Amino acid sequence: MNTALVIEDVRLTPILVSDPPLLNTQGVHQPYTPRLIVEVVTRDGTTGVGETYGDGAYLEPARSLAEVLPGRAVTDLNGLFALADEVCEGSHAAADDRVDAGGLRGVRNAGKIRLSVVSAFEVACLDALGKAHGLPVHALLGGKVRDSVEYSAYLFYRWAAHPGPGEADDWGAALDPAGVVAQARRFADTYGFGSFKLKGGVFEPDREVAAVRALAEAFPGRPLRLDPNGAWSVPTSLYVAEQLKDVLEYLEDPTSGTEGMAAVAAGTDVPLATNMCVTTLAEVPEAFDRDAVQIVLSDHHYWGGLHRTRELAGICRTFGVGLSMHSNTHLGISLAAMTHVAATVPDLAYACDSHYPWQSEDVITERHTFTGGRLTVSDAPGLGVDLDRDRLTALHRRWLEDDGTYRERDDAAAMRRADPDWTTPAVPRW
Ligand code: GKR
Ligand code: MG
Repeated sequence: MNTALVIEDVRLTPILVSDPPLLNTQGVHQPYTPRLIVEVVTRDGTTGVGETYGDGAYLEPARSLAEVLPGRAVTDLNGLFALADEVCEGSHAAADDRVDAGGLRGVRNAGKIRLSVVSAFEVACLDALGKAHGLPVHALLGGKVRDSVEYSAYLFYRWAAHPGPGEADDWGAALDPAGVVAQARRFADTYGFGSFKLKGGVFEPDREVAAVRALAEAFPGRPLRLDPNGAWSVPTSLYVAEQLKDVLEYLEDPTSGTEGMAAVAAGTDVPLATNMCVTTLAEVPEAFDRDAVQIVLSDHHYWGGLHRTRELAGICRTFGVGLSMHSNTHLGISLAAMTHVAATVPDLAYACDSHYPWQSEDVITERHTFTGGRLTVSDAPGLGVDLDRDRLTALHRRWLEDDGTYRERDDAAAMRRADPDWTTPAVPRW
């Protein structure tokens, strides 16, 4: 083993990142959201970085894994999974087998949480390995097949500001078709995005249909998507599909569960995409067998990193299912990782999602810039990003000083600050 590539130290830094008041079917984003930054330092002093969810359920297995990693090589990526299974067994997350607290990301079980944790270590190892050899991460994944990756504008219904004191950003509210179109216009003008996804499940379906129709009028011929995170019944999903069939590129998770998705898919020609009903390998066979989804929105956090994302791409290709990428609130490290892996997947036929433009804070020195709706794939060693230590320290201090209010993502709790009677809606909501 090349001893220079042996891990000497692992640093975990939980942080709180500011987040705007973006609405979804469960509630609204809190003013701060937790993320975890992982650094692996090799014997020759090379540091690789990764990023993942930062809620408590992720921190515990991350700490267990960080403890046992020193002494292993950054090249031993397959070994990471076995190690994680071994050391995370019996942790708090192992007992957790239920739908995600936010209800927005599908099943949440110990295995999926563990993979989301491992993903950050895998990315950090790849970053370190790439830096040590002067190779970009995409080269370690087999090489890029494109020089830039297309992203879509991720539109949200939103308030102008979070309830209570605090500063508002300059986006203003978007609560009706005109507000959604204005938001889309700014995304298109600033970043050049050519396709648009609206996070739905917030208002009555007809109101959201009107917003998508307004987008279609404002941006004729552009790919449009609507994602209510499983908030609709099968008949409502079919109704919306019928209303929007001439303008939708795809409908994303209109209803919850494979059975419902299969029923919707059987009743419409509008393709269905998901980041909720196929988020683990165990969910693949039934969903593909029943033709419940036509596009899987992969997320390298869920699937255990960049190599596993490529494995998923191979499975999708085999079954003639499309692949694109899901996004949750994330920073520049994860966006770099997404871009590297997306650059290596030959048949990526859809613009990927990214929340990134909503994040005004970051932990890297140079923020990514979308041009023409695309990100250039970096050829610099590793991920091609550098940690901004001062920012990292400041965001970690915020996490340390938090009294626990924001250390767990809780969109329903955030909504209750505006509407004390709010309870997480049962699905189907409509
Ligand atoms: O951040 O409100 C949100 C999104 O709804 C997110 O949690 C989802 O996981 O963006 C995601 C999606 O496409 O479903
Ligand atoms: Mg989605």
